[in-house]
Amino acid sequence: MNKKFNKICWLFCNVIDNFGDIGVAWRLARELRTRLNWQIYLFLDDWGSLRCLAPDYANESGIILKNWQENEFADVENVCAPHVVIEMFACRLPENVLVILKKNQAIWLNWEYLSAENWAVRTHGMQSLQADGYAKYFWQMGFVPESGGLIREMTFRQPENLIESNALRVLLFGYQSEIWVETLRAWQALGWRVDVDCVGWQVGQSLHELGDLLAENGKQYILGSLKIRQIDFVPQQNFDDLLAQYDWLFVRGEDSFVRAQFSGKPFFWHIYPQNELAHLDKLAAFWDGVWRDDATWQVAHCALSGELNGAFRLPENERMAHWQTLWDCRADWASGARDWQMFLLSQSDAVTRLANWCDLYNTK
Ligand code: TRH
Repeated sequence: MNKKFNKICWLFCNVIDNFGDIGVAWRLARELRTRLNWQIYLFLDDWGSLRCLAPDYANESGIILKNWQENEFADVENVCAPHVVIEMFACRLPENVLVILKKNQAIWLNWEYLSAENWAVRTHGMQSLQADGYAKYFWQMGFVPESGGLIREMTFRQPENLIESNALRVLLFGYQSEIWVETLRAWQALGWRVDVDCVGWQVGQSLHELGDLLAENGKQYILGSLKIRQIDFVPQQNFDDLLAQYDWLFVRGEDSFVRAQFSGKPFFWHIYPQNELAHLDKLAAFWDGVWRDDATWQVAHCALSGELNGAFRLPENERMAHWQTLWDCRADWASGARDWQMFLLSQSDAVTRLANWCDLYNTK
């Protein structure tokens, strides 16, 4: 092995869609590299998605990109043998990788999707024995000390909010949905002054329905008291800085959802939709852990979050009443978000937990 590195790690990422798969894999790769001094071979099937997140990915020392196709082939030419093999989100490894993994007695992890559900915490670190007796382990990221934790860089600092504004500043990063139009209409009807920035194409596309109602004014659109802009996607390294510039956040998927929590800002989670509304259990498990009272603003948040995520449709007057409640109680909402941030920041992060776990594994 190259003595410069403490371990060799092969990390496999299959990009299903959007940016979440590579978003988590890239964050993890960088942190394993810089914190633990592991050499990373990142096997990736869609380098274009990585280019959006990290335009200068080729300059990242200690992370080498390789081609692969899930379950079919992986380019293992000129690659050092692994101590650790991580499959992101249960992707299936090709046969040539499995042979090398077992020959080298590598630690084999399935790094699972993030969930606050009890089963996820229970199965963290559990092994799944393969037909030949080789053990693969589940790494379940999570929000409590018993879980696999969240990926938080050693260098993480909460960025400053540099923008002063009399308007409420809101960032919308979500999936396509009719609810965006309804939400903006509610804010307009309530007469709020809001600067709304949309990032990613999905929300912008959903707002096309507003058509003629939107008056164009330079690069922004006006809807009553709202100013709406489409803003550019920033590199992942600047994403925390972006979040810091807003009062309220709408985030989605997995990685932006975690960063919103670290930002300490009030937020809504537009969860990745699953068949048969399976995502609603995951959504409820998360918010049940965060909002433990039944304060009116928590009830309002819960109702609006349910509607955003397709659980039901609210009558217009109820929707408006919930937004009004959140507005009236925005200081409580903000303080609840900061408490949750502190709860998370007081815990060790996923990479620290992984390093300890690997040490224990090696002494077995
Ligand atoms: O993009 P996402 O919706 O990703 C996903 C995928 O759909 C995936 O298949 C699914 O399994 C998963 O969600 C749950 O959302 P996410 O996870 O928030 O990823 C977005 C990434 O993009 C995240 O790393 C933050 C980053 N980002 C930037 O770097 N710059 C930006 O300007 C923005 C808006 C996001």
